[in-house]
Amino acid sequence: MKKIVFLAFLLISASAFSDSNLVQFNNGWIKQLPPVVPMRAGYININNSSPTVKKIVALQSTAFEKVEIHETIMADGMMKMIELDSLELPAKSLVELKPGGKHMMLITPVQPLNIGDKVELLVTFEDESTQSVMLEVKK
Ligand SMILES: [Cu+2]
Repeated sequence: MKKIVFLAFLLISASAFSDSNLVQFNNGWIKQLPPVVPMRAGYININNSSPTVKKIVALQSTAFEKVEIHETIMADGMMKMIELDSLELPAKSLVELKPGGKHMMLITPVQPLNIGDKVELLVTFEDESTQSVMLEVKK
């Protein structure tokens, strides 16, 4: 009986591990702006190669006081940004956070950032698993 329980545990932990590796983050970067500007946009390509929908529910970085998920929309002929509660990653698809669309909003840098600096981003998924991602500060 003990053996069966142990095996079941192994199976669960193995699947949890491989699952998180099925979401890849590529080419993450933050647009450099003068230090007086309190917000910066960040972009990244997220590839969910797993067969299930994933949902990002939180973003955090030690380099910024707050990180939000935004979407740029047109409302009454004006460009506007709205904050999203979460970011859904459909199964087997690529979600691009890019200028003019969905993006990260990195609010209030803790210290001045330079071009080429690497900033760590902690991504939290709906199942409470987390993934650490690097973002590079670029022009
Ligand atoms: Cu924004």
